[in-house]
Amino acid sequence: STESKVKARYDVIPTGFKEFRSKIWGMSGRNCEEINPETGEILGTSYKPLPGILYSSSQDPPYEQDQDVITCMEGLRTTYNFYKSVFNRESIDGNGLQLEASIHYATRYGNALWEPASKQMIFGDGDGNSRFGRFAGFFKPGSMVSSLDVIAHELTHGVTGHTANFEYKHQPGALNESMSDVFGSMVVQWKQGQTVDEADWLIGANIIYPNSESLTGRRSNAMCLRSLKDPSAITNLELQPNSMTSSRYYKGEDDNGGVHRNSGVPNFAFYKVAMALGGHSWDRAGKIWYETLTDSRMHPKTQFVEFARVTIDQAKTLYPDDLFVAQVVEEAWYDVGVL
Ligand code: ASN
Ligand code: ZN
Repeated sequence: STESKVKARYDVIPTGFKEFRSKIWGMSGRNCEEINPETGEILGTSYKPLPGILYSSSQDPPYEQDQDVITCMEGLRTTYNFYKSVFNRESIDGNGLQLEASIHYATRYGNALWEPASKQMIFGDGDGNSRFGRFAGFFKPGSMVSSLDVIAHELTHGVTGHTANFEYKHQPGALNESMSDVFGSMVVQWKQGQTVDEADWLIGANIIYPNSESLTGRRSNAMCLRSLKDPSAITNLELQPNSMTSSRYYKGEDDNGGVHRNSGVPNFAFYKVAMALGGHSWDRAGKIWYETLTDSRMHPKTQFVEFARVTIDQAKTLYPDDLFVAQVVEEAWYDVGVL
């Protein structure tokens, strides 16, 4: 009978292993912010409660009516599988937390978020034709592309919240952002089986329309939000420093003290470590970064220097017979001006 088959299936799941569980909700028609499409101005906030209407759960048959549900579910599943098989981490809290996402959030909403209070993700649709595409799953005309990097970025905010818990401002905030970019890029590389040389190291290349005009009329030829390979490239949306000595290192208070800019420094350090070690980024560089993120010495106010020192320490602990690894890590932080 079906019942005994189901039971048999669960019997073989090892103790402590939780299956991938996820729910996708839709906010369509339940706009949270009314935005003037001409100017981008927020006209009013008639907040409707999150998460919205249930579209699909991972236990259900695949949902065919909305392609974004399928893409988003795939993105959540891939990120879950990455953390599980590479780091043996059971979902973002390490304990099988159900992954929840609300898609089609608000109107022409050009962002994606992790909501710490309700432990869920939010994905906007962008303006759909001039600046940003859909954050949960975007289809450039003709070819299907995904926003797995964006999905993995948001989920990693959840992992950070459950581990180091870097507060979201100034240097700890930039570390928080960097964790999301580093693991976001790593998830894409892992999914595609790419070596460090094959990877594009870009975040958000598939949700951005190049040569486009923003809602507020600002022109941008950005090809991506950020690049770990070249944080200061002029085609990035974020003007990032790639070193502490760069004039782009931001000391103001905008964006919680420049969390999306100054993340360029630790992003570039990771990129340098991964390139120097070669092969797959998640094998050694990724392991060092993961062990650091989950190290008990991390705390909400961790500064770049403290983070850097623990990566070196972790490199020695993980690769005691190959001190070249720790040396590479130390050099990378030195090169970006942190040490
Ligand atoms: N997409 C942005 C991020 O995840 C949203 C934010 O500013 N928190 O970093
Ligand atoms: Zn982020």
